[in-house]
Amino acid sequence: MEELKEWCHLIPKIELHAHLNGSIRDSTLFELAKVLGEKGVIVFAAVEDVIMKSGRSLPECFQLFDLFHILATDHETVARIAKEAIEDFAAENVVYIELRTTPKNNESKGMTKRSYMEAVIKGLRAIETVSVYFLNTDDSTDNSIEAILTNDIHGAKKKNIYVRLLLSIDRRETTAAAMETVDLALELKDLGVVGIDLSGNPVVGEWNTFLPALTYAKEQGLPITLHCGEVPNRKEVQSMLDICPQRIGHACFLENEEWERVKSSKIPVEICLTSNLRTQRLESIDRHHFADLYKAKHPMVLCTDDPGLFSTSVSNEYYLAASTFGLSKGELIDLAQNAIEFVFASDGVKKALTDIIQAAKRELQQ
Ligand code: 6MZ
Repeated sequence: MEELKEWCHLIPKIELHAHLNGSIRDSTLFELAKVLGEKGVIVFAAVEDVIMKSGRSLPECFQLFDLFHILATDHETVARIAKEAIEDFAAENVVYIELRTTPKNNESKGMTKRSYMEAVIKGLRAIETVSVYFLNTDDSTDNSIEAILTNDIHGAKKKNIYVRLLLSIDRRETTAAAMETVDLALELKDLGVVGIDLSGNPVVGEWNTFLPALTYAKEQGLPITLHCGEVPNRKEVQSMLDICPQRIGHACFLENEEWERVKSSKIPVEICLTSNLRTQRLESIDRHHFADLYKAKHPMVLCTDDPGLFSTSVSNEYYLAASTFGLSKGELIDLAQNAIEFVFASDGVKKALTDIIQAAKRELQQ
């Protein structure tokens, strides 16, 4: 068991579904909450209880996100959360991540959606313990690839990670606000923004509100990924599939007919095992649709969703898949490698990632 855990840690991994504020470190969350408690903005004891609770319903998770938003309202804090999140993913041997976040306006702090994103990028630039390649120009023509290839998977050298950003449209937003997010994503393309996500409380908002912005993103060549079927809503799932998203996340409540469409169109699915279990999307982990998709060789990728919120890590998600569904070490590394095909970054980055995983395969399987 310990050996399998170690193997899951050592594999170079690709993370395609992680929300920035859901990736906040526990220690940072406590520290920030304490300060706000002392200032009388929140009641620290009440927060402590919510944070410590392990099995949360989906609505409870969204209560917690509201709290996160109160905590992370200034630029410095946003930059810190981004910096720490990437350091933590790199420590797990994640070599490529698409980190998603909802750009936020906060007038009282002088924060606009753009300045929020600038704070995220400032956080990436501030990382010193890990080599971070987040610009779209960091492709195979750059000698960064060489640095990444010399990465020692046993951790002796400084770790390397490619970071790309997805801008999330929150389901509470208006059409105009969603359009603003797509425009911002287009403006920030050179700073590593590679796509658009639709997320937020799945029982809030109407599909038609977001459709114009998502269609606009597609027309502008920005790939999109949608939180799809997180709660039963067949009509919405069908409308989502109608716009042919490049990927979908969760897909917990799809009927057979919709699964047929997903499978025949080979839409990659971002699988978040712990998140689905913790938010009570399924009775037990062995009933997860991972099993069926894996058997069907359907494109998918193992992800954390909110590693801070759910106390998980990408390595842990691989371990969970292996121990629940009986995957061998070789199958696990293949799963990591297959994910390269579904990233939104350039072919140069895909080639570099293939080289990294091939090199790790040789080293690990010696
Ligand atoms: C839907 C989720 C989510 O954007 O502030 N988010 N949306 N389903 C989920 N599964 C549990 N987990 C996170 O990160 C936090 C935000 O991501 C979305 C929610 O909108 C949440 O407020 P950012 O960085």
